[in-house]
Amino acid sequence: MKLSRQEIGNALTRFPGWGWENEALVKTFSFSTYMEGVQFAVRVAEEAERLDHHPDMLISYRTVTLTCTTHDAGGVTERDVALIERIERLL
Ligand code: HBI
Repeated sequence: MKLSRQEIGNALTRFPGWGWENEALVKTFSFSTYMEGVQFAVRVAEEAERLDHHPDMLISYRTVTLTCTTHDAGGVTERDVALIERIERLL
């Protein structure tokens, strides 16, 4: 079930750098090299497979932008919050 604006706001206080745009949780991560960003993206992909929940990923030179939304619900759900929690633990 989609989270309310307030539930999303509350959840995001725990995750610095994450914002809420267009029904999705979004964060851009910066790395020293292109390959570091690619390797991070692969680890995110492995975690996404474990959770069966998959972020959009944009690799742009040394930055990786992750966009987490629940397609089935048309917005942000607890599954997205669980995903960003795992992603933050990868760093
Ligand atoms: N990933 N982001 C995202 N949103 C979904 O709705 C979603 C997913 N990965 C797998 C998935 N749904 C499946 O569980 C369902 O489509 C069956």
